[in-house]
Amino acid sequence: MKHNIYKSWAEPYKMKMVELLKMTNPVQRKKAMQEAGYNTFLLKSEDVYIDLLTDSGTSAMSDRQWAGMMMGDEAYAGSRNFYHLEETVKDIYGYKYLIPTHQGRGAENILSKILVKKGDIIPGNMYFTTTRLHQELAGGKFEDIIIDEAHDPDNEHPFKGNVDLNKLERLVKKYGAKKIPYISIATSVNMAGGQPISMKNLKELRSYTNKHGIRIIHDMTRVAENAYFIRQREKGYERCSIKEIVKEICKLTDGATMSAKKDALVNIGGFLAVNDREVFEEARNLVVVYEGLHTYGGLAGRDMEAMAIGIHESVSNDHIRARVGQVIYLGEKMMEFGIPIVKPIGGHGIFVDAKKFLPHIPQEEFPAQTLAAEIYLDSGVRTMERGVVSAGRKATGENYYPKLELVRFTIPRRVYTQAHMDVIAESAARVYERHEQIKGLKMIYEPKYLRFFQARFERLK
Ligand code: PM9
Repeated sequence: MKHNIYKSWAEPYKMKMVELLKMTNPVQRKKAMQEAGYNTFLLKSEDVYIDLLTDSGTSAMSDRQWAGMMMGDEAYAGSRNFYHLEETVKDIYGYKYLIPTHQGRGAENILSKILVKKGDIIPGNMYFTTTRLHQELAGGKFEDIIIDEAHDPDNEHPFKGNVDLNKLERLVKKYGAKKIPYISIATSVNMAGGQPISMKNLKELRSYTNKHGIRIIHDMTRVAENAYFIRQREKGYERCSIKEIVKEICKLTDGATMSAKKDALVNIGGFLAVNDREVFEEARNLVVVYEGLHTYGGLAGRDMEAMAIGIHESVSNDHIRARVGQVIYLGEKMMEFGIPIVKPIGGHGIFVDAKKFLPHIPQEEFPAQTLAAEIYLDSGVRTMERGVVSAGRKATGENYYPKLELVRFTIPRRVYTQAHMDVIAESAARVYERHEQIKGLKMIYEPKYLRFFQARFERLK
């Protein structure tokens, strides 16, 4: 391939305000990690130097979004910011009806309560923690129908978020289409490493589900990043704008849950959006039970205004190129150091393969949890486990043992600089140099739901 020397990207913004960071020393970090039970979720953020725990709610808002915050209409009912958000969702995503929620899982809860009945099967392109839990709490069972390549960190398939239609066909034959209330389709599949689904695959899925009368519900948390990869990799989309691609993706689905804390560049917020009037009526009824009135859904007026503006910014070609460009910069740097990462590089972070990084630690001793703790101890960089701890337990009580045992270095949007990326890669390289001396962990406290948030561990001797 011809090497492109003009591939540099730069942020389409400049800084107007900065947040000072606290630098820590090894003694402070050791104490903080022990107090946190070797769980990066339990660290105090003031003990963190570079925070790559998540890209959720951690974006820097623009001056326009902050100006929008000042235009918050904090009326209990009928806030003008709700109508702005509703108009934006229709305009950018094309869904007909909007129910705002406090964040993504609020929408997942309402949707699962409406569509999922006991004994139902929900096929999807890899599980997500909160999404699957709400499906299960409503009595359903999630079935993974992502292509096999997605479970292999080294496979360079350009669309590892794709659905294997044969896997879906087998489920339809086994259970019948009536038992499948919807297919749960994520764009930029988080647990696979931020991997995109192709438009071609989505179209094939649409025509299959049309034949069987099955809905597609879209987890659109990172839809713009998925659109970027379609533009880069899928024939026929090179000249389309991100905005056009996003609209086309949404058009192929019947409704969506959104954690606006990611793509939409806000610190809090989410929504459920549907095209079906009956589902909307039910959701509008349920939202008042769990979130708040249907014109605010647990959000302040100012939050809805910031979200409406953030959605417009999120589909700008320049924004998304710099956002993904920064992630790719970090990934390439890590690969130069020989660090095993999930390939191709995804949209929202670098996923380090902990099984390869710490091959002497069995999955029962939590290699990814261990590695996340070690990275923090080295440099104060906070990352997140995405492996056996996140996967949790089946209804039978057995542990899920996912093939992917990963540490996610998640990049907040518009927050860190290229120099921060260098520091992060160097820290991972330093830990890699001494990987053989690292010992695994034992879980000493396990919460019932979403254990990765609050579990505690001890270092094995
Ligand atoms: N994702 C993340 O760090 C935040 C919490 S970790 C469980 O990746 C998808 C694809 C997500 C997601 C949250 C949610 C839930 C739904 N779908 O956190 O409730 O990545 O806004 O969204 C997190 P909320």
